[in-house]
Amino acid sequence: MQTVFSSIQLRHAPVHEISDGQVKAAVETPSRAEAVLAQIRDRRFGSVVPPFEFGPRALRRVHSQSYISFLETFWERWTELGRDGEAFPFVWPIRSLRQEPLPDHVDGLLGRYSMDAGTPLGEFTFAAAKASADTALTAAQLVLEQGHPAAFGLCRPPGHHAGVDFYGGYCYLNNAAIAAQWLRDYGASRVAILDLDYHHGNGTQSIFYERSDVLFLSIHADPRQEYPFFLGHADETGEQAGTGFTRNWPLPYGTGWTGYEPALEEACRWLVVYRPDYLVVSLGLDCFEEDPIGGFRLTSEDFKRLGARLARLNVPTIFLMEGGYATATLGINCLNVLQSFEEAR
Ligand code: OKP
Ligand code: ZN
Repeated sequence: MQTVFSSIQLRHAPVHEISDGQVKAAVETPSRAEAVLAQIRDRRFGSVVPPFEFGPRALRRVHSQSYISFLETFWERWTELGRDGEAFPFVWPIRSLRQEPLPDHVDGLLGRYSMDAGTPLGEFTFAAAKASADTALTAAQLVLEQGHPAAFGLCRPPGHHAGVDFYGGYCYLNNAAIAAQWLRDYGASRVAILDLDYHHGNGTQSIFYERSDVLFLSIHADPRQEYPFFLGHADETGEQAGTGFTRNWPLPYGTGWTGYEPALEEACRWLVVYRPDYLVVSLGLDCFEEDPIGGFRLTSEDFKRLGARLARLNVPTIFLMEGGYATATLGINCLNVLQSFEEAR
């Protein structure tokens, strides 16, 4: 299987994040991608190719123009105030406040276009997020246009928390949604997204919530106990034309393979019934037992079981990396999924 990756993605190098009431060292770091690359090389898994540069249209199919422009022009607005470090929002237009007019001040815009205070925006964030989206699109292209049975987009920064017009959860552009929409635009009738990250993919779900042409399935920590807290419950099953085309399996803190596998089996049954032309896997690896921010207990061996199970679906598959923060083991777990997938095909 080929891996797509661009070194531009490494230029987004957050220093801090805000969590647990503290300013802490960022966990979503360039070393995550380097750990996966090292493992690809050690195992001689396959070639690593750079992404093609896609034009603005592919992003615009998912994100609003005003949001994209904000990300693109952010650093200029930030530095013209004499600020030079990474930015965090601190005020949001919640329920009783007004959504319009948009503020002129960058501090107001940060709140308007974000969902949390824990996600830094820096000088190279947009460039890296764009390269990450190009990586996802190129992986989709390998499968759609070049007939590869599978491809791996080593996306970073991740994407699944980003919505039409907001960033958050270390995500800025929704790589999986952009790839799925591109597949729809260039040939696929039905695309399924299986989100296996420990955290619910609220951005992806919200983007496709009213559509039947993109099935969204997610297995994740129960939002009653875990970030992103405000989406991902079992009763969210889609609306309008999308009714029945979203499914969530919220699982309790401490879930191991015995609790995880039945949910995965159910998700696989939905995939068989839906018969997607392509499967996009939002491959978070933070369900790992040693993940510093995740509370599940999957082992490195379980990730092999996961990959082998997905292979049995026999659907052209685009793997896109999302979270996973146990950097020392991240490459092993990621390659356990990908290699077992390939061996079981
Ligand atoms: C991004 B992805 C830890 C707070 C962490 C943000 C989590 C973002 C996860 N005390 N908050 O889905 O892996
Ligand atoms: Zn996650």
